[in-house]
Amino acid sequence: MFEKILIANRGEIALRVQRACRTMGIKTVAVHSTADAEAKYVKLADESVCIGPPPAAQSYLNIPAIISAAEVTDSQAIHPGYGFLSENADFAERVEKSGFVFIGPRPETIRLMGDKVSAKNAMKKAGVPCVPGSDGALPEDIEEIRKIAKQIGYPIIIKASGGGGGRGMRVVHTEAALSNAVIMTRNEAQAAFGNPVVYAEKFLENPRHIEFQLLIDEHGNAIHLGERDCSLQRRHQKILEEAPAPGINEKMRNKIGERCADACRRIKYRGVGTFEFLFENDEFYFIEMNTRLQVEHPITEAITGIDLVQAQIRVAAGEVLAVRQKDVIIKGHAIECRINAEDPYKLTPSAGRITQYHIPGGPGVRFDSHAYHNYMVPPHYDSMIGKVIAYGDTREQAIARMRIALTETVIEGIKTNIPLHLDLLADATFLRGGVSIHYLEQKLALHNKSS
Ligand code: MV4
Repeated sequence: MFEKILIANRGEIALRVQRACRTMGIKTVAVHSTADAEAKYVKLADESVCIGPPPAAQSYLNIPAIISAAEVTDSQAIHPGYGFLSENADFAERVEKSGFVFIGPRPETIRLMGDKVSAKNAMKKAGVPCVPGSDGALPEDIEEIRKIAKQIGYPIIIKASGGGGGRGMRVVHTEAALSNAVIMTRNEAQAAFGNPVVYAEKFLENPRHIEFQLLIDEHGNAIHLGERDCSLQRRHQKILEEAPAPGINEKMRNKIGERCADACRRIKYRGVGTFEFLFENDEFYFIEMNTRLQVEHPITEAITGIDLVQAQIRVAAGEVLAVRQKDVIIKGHAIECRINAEDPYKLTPSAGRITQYHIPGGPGVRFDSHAYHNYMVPPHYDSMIGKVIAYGDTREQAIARMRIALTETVIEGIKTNIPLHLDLLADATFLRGGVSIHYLEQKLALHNKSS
């Protein structure tokens, strides 16, 4: 096992990874920008290195500074967390070429999945159900594209191969709008990702977003840990997630989960990974794969009892998975509410000092946050300051516990989205379960109109 790990991230996930290391007897190195010098995870780490000024481009995205920090501290491995460099294949490669272990998939895998056309091709070949669409990249010739679009049937969606996570896409409703949409998406894709390749899919009007968690070692063992419903989002920012997804039975779960596990074995995946699906009319359609640990990983930990960060570290150290698929038991229900420093309805960021701070507790409640009384939320980064995870035997119990936990929580001095969460947890449509990806935006539009 590693003796020392450098954590190339900030905020709650830096603390989360540190806790896993401490549990395993591994020393930790925190890297931080000058804006985070007073952060809790910096103080709690065994060592810390300042890697640059507040802008992420000069600190948390500064590859040479991070590699140097690993060198001067004699770290053996680097955990990238989520966001920042976590899905940067060049970073993973530089880490390995410098003699450190990257706690994540192989650089080639990150590259393969970062290219959405090659990712979809790989999954199609492995028997993972995909959204019907063009067979790979769209050709140059507009007549050819028209034929393909007609075959798929309008509405279609044009997506950039270099995009993902909602960047670089355009919905097309009619043949008249097709040529322009393809040109515009290509141009934007070239400018944003340096890659003009686009592909087309049938546009699903009202799907849910359901994702599967996978865990794979370097010895060909791949298991799935069930799914999460992440449909409650706004502008591709998730705010509340739950596991398991309402209405998904064990047969469906195992069928899709096994296909994902098979695909991982085929591409020799390593570590944790997430298969994103759209779910409509009782069918799953693969859209993208994420090659990192995700923000919402704790709800999967709650329903499986598996510590995903410890598992990542063990797999990266070359260990064989301790758990077989037959040992994975999905039990109970978990919900995560992301706590953001923002106006609850306008969703504008609200940085500043936290003047009162009381965190929730009680049975089945987990609170992951790097914040504390008098903590200054810096304006330079993501507005998420913590996550409340509530677990219960049933969905109803998890919701009840979440409501109590959020009612107990006191965070003053900045605005948070806790009022929005409490509103959602009392919303009849949410309580029924299975809302679509558009539900939150519709609800917010209604709220902002009437107030
Ligand atoms: C789609 C879609 C409808 N049909 N693909 C947005 C993020 C990226 N991961 C894929 N996205 C979508 N792809 C087809 N064929 C609708 C979305 C989408 C979406 C997906 C998941 C979660 C939130 C979303 C919000 C808007 C659009």
